[in-house]
Amino acid sequence: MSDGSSFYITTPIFYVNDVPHIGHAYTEVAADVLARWHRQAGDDTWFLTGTDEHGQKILRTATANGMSPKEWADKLVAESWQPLLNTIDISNDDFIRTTDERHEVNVQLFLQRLYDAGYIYTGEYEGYYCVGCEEYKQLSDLEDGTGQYEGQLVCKIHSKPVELLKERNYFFRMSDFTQPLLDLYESRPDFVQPESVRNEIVQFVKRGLTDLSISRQTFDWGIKVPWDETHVVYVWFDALLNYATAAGYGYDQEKFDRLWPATHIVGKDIARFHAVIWPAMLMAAGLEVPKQVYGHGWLLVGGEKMSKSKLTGIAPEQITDTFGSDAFRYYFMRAINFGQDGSFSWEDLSARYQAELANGFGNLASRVIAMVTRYHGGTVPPAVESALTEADLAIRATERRATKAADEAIERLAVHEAIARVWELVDELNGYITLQEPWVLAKDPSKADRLATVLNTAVHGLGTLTVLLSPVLPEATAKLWTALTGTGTVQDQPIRAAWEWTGGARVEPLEALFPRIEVDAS
Ligand code: ME8
Repeated sequence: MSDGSSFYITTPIFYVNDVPHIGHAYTEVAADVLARWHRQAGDDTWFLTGTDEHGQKILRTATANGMSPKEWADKLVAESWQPLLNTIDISNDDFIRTTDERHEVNVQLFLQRLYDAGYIYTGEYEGYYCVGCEEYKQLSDLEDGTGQYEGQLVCKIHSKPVELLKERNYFFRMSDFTQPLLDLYESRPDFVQPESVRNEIVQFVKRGLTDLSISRQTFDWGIKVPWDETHVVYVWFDALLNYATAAGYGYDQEKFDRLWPATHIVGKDIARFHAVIWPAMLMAAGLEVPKQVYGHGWLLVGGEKMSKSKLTGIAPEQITDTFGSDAFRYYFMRAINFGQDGSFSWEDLSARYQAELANGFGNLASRVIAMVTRYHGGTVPPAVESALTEADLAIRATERRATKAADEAIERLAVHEAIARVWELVDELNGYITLQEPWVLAKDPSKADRLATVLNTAVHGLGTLTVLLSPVLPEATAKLWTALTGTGTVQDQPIRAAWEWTGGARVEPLEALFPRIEVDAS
């Protein structure tokens, strides 16, 4: 059995019907920052992402593009979804595709086990199906269409007409798990977070769960039901299992025991699948439920949930080509309170880039390196410990305080708060340099000791910042670590003791970390 000590973190597996936009990239970056933090803390970390390739939505898109669904998925994965990970510097340990053999075979194994245990039966279902959501909808999830869809019922999420389906399918006895799930939410209040999502889920389950249709017979792009090959497995049932099949379920018990259970980072749109259906499936199979399901907020563009189908989609490269991947990562993690919705705007991105990254952190880094070079020939002097002032001690105290506060925020998945706490050190160091005026001290040979202490304090604080910001700004901090002639790589530095970093006695020249961006006003 798992001892729960590993940190196994996942993103949703994304549909390959379309290319990625910044909403997908947002989830990737959040999970990546958490994974990098834990890895750097020395925790046994495993970060999984991947793609969801079965179901009607993919089948229809592929057909419309004159390709088989597998050809289409291969193309999108190779040309768009894998490259996304490079574009925004994602450090995933694994990438699962639901067309992988390790997945397909073990979904069948899981399903057979549920069947043998009596959790699956044949039944009939009639209802409205949204292909965009790949889900049967209640009337409360629908609204009257407008414009080209006038007179039809449309899904509130996709604004596209739903289809009335009547099918004879296999059903999962999900209703059996109404009470066990309520007990779970009650005994583990952190199981679903944030609070707003938790409340919604609890209310939903309190109304009582119905059984879930888990197979389809009208098309064949999916995993075959093992005891009845005329059916394919419902795409969500198939997709949710990726978290288990990627972790060794069914073929590598040791790995599964080590990794499972996972922390799932998802958008709140799909929190219900993860916090209701998925734990019910796991309970039925006698497996542990996830450690946590975190449903983050939506990126809004022009006040609406950003989406390709509503033509508000922005490709991540549109941002990274100009601002770089570090700025992308920083901006979304800092500007939006993780868990809440947040609006994206180019103006806000440019303003934060300039004020916080270029003038705040970047400028601090270049000033410190330049001062050591100019006033001390590039060698970092030791501080005169017997003559430390309150200002010097305050910086040292902030290094420790920021580290602890940030780590504590990461434990709560409050990424924005972790960055804000680290940024207190950026601001304090900038203030310290302004007040200590090393450029004045450098002119007076009798102040050489004081200059040494100030330079040492500034370099030390900057090194601590480099260690702490490495999960968010991997590129900039790697350059800075080289300039500080730090030992090993910055990712090797134990992040929970960031202030204990060690570096060489010299500094090397540093290029501008966040160069000025000429905004094309045309
Ligand atoms: O739902 N703001 O895949 P999907 C924030 N395949 N996040 C957003 C977003 C926005 N505007 N738009 C998308 C699926 N996302 C299933 C998942 S998991 C077993 C199967 C992110 O391609 C967010 O993480 O539609 C959301 O939950 C996910 O993309 C939906 O991706």
